[in-house]
Amino acid sequence: KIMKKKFKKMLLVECDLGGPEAGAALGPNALYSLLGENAELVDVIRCAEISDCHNTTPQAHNLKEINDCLYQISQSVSEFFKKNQNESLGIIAGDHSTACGSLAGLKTANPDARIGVIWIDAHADIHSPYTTPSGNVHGMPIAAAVGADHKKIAINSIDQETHAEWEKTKRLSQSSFTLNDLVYIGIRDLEQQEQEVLEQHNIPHYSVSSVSRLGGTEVATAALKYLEHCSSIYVSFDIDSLDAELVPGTGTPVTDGLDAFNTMKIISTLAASDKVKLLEVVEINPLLDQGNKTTELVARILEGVF
Ligand code: HAR
Ligand code: MN
Ligand code: MN
Ligand code: MN
Repeated sequence: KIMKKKFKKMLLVECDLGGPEAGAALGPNALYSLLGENAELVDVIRCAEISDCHNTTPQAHNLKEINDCLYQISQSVSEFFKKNQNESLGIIAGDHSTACGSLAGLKTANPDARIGVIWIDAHADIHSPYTTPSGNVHGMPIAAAVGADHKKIAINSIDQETHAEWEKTKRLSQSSFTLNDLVYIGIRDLEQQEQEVLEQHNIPHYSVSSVSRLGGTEVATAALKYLEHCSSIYVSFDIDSLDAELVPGTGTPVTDGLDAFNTMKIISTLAASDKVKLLEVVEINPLLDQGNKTTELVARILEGVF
């Protein structure tokens, strides 16, 4: 029997300004080209190139250009959902910095929606310019999306331009959801400041070992249940959630990660929920890959849904 794929319409976001090196901007096209003719392209958003950025924001590298990209993503996503009320959208993006733009678009199209977020990642991505150890904006999309600064636990002092651009990031991000409606799966490489935020807000987390023990289907079902009171759900799939050995083609691989089978079960169980409107896949970097190993594995994991 032929199963209809849930995410037939795709948005590509070609950005690598939020990560430690170039190349993630090539991920969307690499994955899209493996999906076959079923996947219909809605829009392609191209971020500036690293070589064109002046990077005047040391605690949040390239944030000015990332903000330009966030604006375009938000517009494109909200337009999609206004036009296609009951449909879902697949996004293949570059580095994870742009995820707050996707969430903002979903929120703009449905201002009354209570949005739940399922974040599958090795990282918590909840830093702000005040707490980041690296200045890489792909470690900050959740803080941007909820409008958090974490000033009380700051380790950095912020210069004026970074401050101005971060204020703009938070404005563009619309406070699209709250930390009460966030679930993590697979996180295992966090800074102390992130740990504190997670503890303070009691954010639930399914570890890699709990996924192996319970199975992907169970974990995804529990995550959906936790977000029961939400009216729509956004899923962010950072491929570095997978074990480092499986995904050489990513900027920040981390050992002891998810296996492919359980990840496929997680994704397909989430996709089967009517509430899941947006599934975003990020952090494939073809320049770092061994052949096409990473992209091919991700395509296989997504086979039933993309
Ligand atoms: N927490 C570290 C930092 O902020 C590493 C973040 C890496 N993030 C991603 N996305 N690859 O999940 O610098
Ligand atoms: Mn991430
Ligand atoms: Mn990550
Ligand atoms: Mn301020």
